[in-house]
Amino acid sequence: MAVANPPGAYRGDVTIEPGTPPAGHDLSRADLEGMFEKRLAEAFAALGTFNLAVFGKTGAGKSTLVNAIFGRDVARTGVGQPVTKGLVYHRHPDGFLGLYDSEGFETGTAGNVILEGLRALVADHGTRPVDQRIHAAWYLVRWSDRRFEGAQAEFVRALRDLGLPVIVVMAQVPTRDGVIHPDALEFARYIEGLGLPLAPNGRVVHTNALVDEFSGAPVFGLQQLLDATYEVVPEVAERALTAAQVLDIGRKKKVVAGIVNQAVVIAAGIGATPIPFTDAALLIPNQVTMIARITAAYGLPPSRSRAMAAAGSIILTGGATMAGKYAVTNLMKLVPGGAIAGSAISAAVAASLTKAVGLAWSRVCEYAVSLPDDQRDRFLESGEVTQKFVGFMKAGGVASAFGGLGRKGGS
Ligand SMILES: Nc1nc2c(ncn2[C@@H]2O[C@H](COP(=O)(O)OP(=O)(O)OP(=O)(O)O)[C@@H](O)[C@H]2O)c(=O)[nH]1
Ligand SMILES: [Mg+2]
Repeated sequence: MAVANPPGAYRGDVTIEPGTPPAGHDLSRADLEGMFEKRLAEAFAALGTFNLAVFGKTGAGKSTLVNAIFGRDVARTGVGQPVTKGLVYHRHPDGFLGLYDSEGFETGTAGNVILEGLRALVADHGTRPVDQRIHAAWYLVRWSDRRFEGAQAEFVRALRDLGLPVIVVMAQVPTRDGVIHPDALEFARYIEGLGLPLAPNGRVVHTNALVDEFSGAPVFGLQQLLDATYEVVPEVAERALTAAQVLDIGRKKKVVAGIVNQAVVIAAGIGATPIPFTDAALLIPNQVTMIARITAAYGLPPSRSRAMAAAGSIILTGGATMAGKYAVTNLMKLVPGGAIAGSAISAAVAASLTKAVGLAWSRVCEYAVSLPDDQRDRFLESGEVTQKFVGFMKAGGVASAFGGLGRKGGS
């Protein structure tokens, strides 16, 4: 393919990212911040919403369980909207989690009222965009009730008839040395024997969402409940679920690895024609998109996206006030052994740099999600984001990505 491209133009079938500066031009910090904000908004919007309905008698532990898996009291922090009698829809302010909470729900008449409301709610399910549907239902039974009434069984059946996958959860179950209380097991076996349509595999899921201070019974079963939920969730809501839950960081990391790899492939394509340093800004839009998508995948709050856009811009400009062309050389200097020899950025260098940026930003996000809400918000709005990012770049773990590249300095 000996087609003569103008300097800085792409070759091959590489997608030209919108916002890519013309050859020989830099991006100003303001351009970059604007680009970040736009891409962050797009990335958050692309997540969609995971909608969960939670049922069970008052005191069964619905709110506690939701808290344990989503790390926040959605019912308290979310904007509540009465959907129907006994059923409140809470949309978490972050957007990617919606919760139908049946507060103070009892079976019998009240249950029928809720079902009527639900029926109306899901009647047009098929015609609604899939991200506006209810994607899963948890039906909680407190183990110590030791009683599962006919009306409860009917309710579970009715939910299934409405097309909702219902996971029956045995809640507040005590264990000792990893052994589930025999009465809870027996109770679960009884329910499993009723021939109800229990998602995903006909089994009841045992959980305990809080340590029992008196007996010392530990938290358990949350991962199993989350896994069961993943099994029933339609693909379209999976990303939102992954962003919203705070229990399984591994799932977030897996999605992020995919995002980074995709960006690396694009970067290699951009660098397939070695990029003169004056055109280094060509690499930036792809990296901005990558950073935005990583941020959303971790489920960091969109309300902080302005602060994150500022941090991202500082990072990609290498701390300089502007000039994409300095960014790459500055960024490369952060990476052990990463200073570039020669006069142009090759495909391998473009790929490695993008990978290093992606991995370092992922570690910043991982750190942020590990913090309690208020500390996390403070962190995201502080200069510490940039410091941490630079620290992670320097610490490498990504240095191996530079092995065998045209560069000067030790390896
Ligand atoms: N040990 C232990 N206690 C729990 C667990 N879940 C809930 N509790 C306790 O049980 C009580 C009721 O829990 P909630 O989560 O408020 O119950 P709920 O189902 O949301 O109740 P309503 O909102 O009234 O419908 C609280 O005092 C919790 O601390 C659990 O898994 N283990
Ligand atoms: Mg509650």
